[in-house]
Amino acid sequence: MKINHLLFSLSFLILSTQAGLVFAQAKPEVLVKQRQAGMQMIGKYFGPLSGMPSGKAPYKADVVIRNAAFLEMLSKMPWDGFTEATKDTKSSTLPAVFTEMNKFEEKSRHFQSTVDKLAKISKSGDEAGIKAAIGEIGKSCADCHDSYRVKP
Ligand code: ASC
Repeated sequence: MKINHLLFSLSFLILSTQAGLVFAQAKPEVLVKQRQAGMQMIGKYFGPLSGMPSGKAPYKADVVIRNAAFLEMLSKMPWDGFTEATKDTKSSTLPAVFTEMNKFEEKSRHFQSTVDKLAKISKSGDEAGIKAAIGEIGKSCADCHDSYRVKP
């Protein structure tokens, strides 16, 4: 009986702590850091692929398969960090993101679809198709950066 009470109290504590984390509002600076971290990881795993279509980087099927699988998850992550609450926090995001949120979200969805396409065909052995898919991802990165990121 006592053990049951203890287990009940413990599970209540664990559940309410997790719920607390879910409902807590992340600070804008934290959201900005996290979305930047997401973009950096996307850069880390897309970087080695980006030169493959032009031949600047050697084509390695195993690297494409691994990185595409990572990118499939990573490509979904930065977007929930671009909230209205972050619009005055210093970053490389242009203010247009917050005045054209629909267009920005459309571009982010397009990016995710280009990554999904690569992940889907990464194991096919179709080198030309895989290179074309990598090229489409690169174009999507550049297109969104042109509109919504401070020029480096
Ligand atoms: C990258 C990277 C980008 C994109 C972009 C594609 O590897 O860091 O921002 O590709 O340069 O044109």
